[in-house]
Amino acid sequence: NTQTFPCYRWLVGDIKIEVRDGTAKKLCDEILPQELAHRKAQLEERQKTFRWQTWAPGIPKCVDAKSQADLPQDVRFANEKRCDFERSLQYALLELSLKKLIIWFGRSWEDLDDFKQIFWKLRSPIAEYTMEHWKEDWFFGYQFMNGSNPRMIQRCRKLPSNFPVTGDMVQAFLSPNTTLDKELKAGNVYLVDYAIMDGVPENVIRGMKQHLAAPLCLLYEHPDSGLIPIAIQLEQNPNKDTPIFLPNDPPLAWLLSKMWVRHAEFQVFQVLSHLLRTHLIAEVFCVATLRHLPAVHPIYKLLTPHLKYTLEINCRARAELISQNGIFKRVVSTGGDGLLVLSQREYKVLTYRSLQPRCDFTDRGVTKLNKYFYREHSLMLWDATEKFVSSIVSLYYGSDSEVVQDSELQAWIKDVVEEGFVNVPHFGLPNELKNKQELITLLSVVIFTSTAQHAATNNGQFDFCSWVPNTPCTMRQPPPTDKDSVTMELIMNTLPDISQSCVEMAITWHLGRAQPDAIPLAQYEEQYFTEPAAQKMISNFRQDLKDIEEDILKQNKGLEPPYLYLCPSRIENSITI
Ligand code: OYP
Repeated sequence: NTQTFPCYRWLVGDIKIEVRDGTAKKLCDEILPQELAHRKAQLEERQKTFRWQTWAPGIPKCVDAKSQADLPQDVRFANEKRCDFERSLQYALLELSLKKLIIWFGRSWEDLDDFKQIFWKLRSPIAEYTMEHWKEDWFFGYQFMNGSNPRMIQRCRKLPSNFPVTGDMVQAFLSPNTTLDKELKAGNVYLVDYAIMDGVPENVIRGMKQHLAAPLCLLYEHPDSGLIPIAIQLEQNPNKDTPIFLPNDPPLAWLLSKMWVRHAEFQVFQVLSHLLRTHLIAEVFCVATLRHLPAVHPIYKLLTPHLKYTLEINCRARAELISQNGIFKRVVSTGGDGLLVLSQREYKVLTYRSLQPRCDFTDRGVTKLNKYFYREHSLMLWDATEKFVSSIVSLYYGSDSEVVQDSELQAWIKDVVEEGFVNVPHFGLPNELKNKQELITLLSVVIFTSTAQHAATNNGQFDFCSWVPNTPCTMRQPPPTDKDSVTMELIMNTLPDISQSCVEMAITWHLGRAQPDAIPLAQYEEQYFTEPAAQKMISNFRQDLKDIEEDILKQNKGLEPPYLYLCPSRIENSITI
């Protein structure tokens, strides 16, 4: 009788079957002693199976597994997913005849157009658009809003003291009859500051030192041309060898300075925005949920579909992507110690607040920025998610005190904060939940991060990074120190070599392409909730997402390039890649 023993795991031979049928129940809803015993036994077993591990100090803890092979079968990829994952990268590397090129270690391309040699079979309309437009200043500005790392740009009311741009330098790029001072006051000036990159250790690849810079880039929202860069400095501490690059400099000097900004962008994007701020954060909730919430618990039922496959993809990333001789070590300038130092720095300043889109936009001062589609779509998705979460929470928690008294839920949040997010002094998430609203916000953060935020960062990576000069994964020469010595030869010797370019293209395709077996946001495949009231809330959520989809498609009519990463139908229900 599944009403009596809802959602428990049964042992049939040595196959565990999870019975998903039945009403969700909090601990206080259980009356039968055998139900209580079952609940307790299930959690004891889960806590033995899913343990915390410090993979490296100073970043969130993760699941204790050497590789995905150590994970229990029920959180592993299904066969089809595994075959597809393992085949797709090989396809990218071999079928594309990259094979002939990929062994050209250390060999530079001769001309920017040569990158087209690896750009003929793996294609997407926006990747081609990027190839056509990457040199244009408006497109460079556009990517800070609607590229794959849309969270770096902030309003600038006062120039940072280490970035001595003068009004004279940039006067020519402002609209007539205004000054830099006036525009700073009016709120039309923006800054992208990669200070976090300053002094990060550089990778050494096949005996060759790679190079990093920590640029600052000033942007102006021009009434006609939109957001455009007006000044770039490649280091944090200015001296005579750190010129401020300007749009009217010799064209190759300006182009190379923008490439340096985009190279810093690659690192911050992949290591911080993508890996740390989506994958590793979702994993903390994944482990805590498995350890503390029995399958019958309403919050387990709510979160589980949004945490599917996250443990396995992260294990794979730790084993093959960011490990001592993983892909980062082989082709990315922050490979080796760099990516860890970078993540540790970000983790020190990471806040729970910054994971809530409305707060994030307010804090960065970007609520007025025009054509910031990422912001507009994120807010619509946040609101729909929060409305759904709020309805589910209210269905199971009649009052704030029911939240306070749910000892399983309180053990869950304590584990999240004291184990998962240990040693992150400014994070700002308390280790207990005091009322329904705190629970609603937190669950919305978990779902938003694992769905919309991951889609916004992951899904555009092929579009913006496969044309390697637009977002180089490494730089093989130091930043230029004077504007007049920048030649095409220097640029080609600086950009990734032929082999590194092939890998960048292959991996970004592998991760960024539409996943064949994707489950879209809110299309719950397994029916965790069986109550009609909860079913209705799910169907309301789907309707809200349908409306958002329509809005987004309407807004995109005639838009070039389109911004479709946050179309609900293209957002996966969990981090699976
Ligand atoms: C795991 O078969 C993942 O070797 C990708 O990463 C690739 C592998 C393993 C290797 C597969 C193999 C999944 C999930 C993630 C993440 C965040 C960071 C992504 C960084 C991508 C960087 C691309 C580097 C290109 C030069």
